[in-house]
Amino acid sequence: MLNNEFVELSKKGKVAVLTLNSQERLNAFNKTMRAGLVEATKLIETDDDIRVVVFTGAGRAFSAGADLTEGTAGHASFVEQCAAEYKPWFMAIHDSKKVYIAAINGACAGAASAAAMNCDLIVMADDAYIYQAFSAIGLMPDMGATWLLLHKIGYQRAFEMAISAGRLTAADCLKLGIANKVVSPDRLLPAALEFAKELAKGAPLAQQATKALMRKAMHMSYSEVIDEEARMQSALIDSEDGRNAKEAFLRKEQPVFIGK
Ligand code: T3D
Repeated sequence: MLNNEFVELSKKGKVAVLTLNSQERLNAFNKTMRAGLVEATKLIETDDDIRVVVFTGAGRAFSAGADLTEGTAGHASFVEQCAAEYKPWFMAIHDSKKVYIAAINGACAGAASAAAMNCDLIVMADDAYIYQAFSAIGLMPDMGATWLLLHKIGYQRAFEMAISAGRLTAADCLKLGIANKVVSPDRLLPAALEFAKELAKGAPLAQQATKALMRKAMHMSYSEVIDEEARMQSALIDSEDGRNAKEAFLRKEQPVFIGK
């Protein structure tokens, strides 16, 4: 399915597992890995069988962010590098019809914190942490970490985290609404997979519509959102799944969703 030295993509039923694997450097994003992530997110999007993706890191960390041994890796500037090697897979996850669950073990630092927070859901091991490593090496948050932190925890907390290389423990993340679940480290992958399998049984069109609107609703007015919901809801009500699920409810049966 994917041939990359540092990124693994496997699939079982409707659930895919995307794993970073460069353990000597705590799965830091190197050039080959970044290319693998661009390719993997494209493969995932075009595979109609896949409904939910669990995104995780092998070994003792999710990822330590950009591989600091590489610099701009052949690009004239970071602007170029970002556009070619990072932004495509960050936006692919943002715009995806699939549900992405980040399963975070150990460190989740720098650009990796943005990658995880850009997922739709987050499950964390109780010893995992989100680390705004940027300012410790004289940088500012990137890959949308500024935007993500701001929306998730508000200006004051986000600003403090960014300028003081702050860390959020898994317990902090749960309290702040960044993590959906926190489990023991040995339960991380099983718990994320159970979550994924459960979600994969849900209504695909409704999940896709909800993600698409929630990802843009923050930039819309209340009135615009009501109109957009009504437009999208109309299509869901008229879909085969919408009609069948309503009939199943009235017959006191469980609906089976087909995504049409
Ligand atoms: O320049 C650009 O590319 C711009 C792009 C910026 C985007 C960013 O993501 S900036 C932020 C980059 N990430 C960091 O600054 C985090 C650096 N890492 C750490 O601070 C620590 O490693 C952790 C707090 C994440 C974990 O600490 P610990 O004590 O558990 O592990 P360690 O011993 O520091 O790391 C283990 C090994 O991984 C070590 O190598 P060694 O000594 O065993 O040979 C370490 O050097 C290596 N490693 C860790 N992070 C990175 C890394 N190697 C390359 N790049 C890394 N980001």
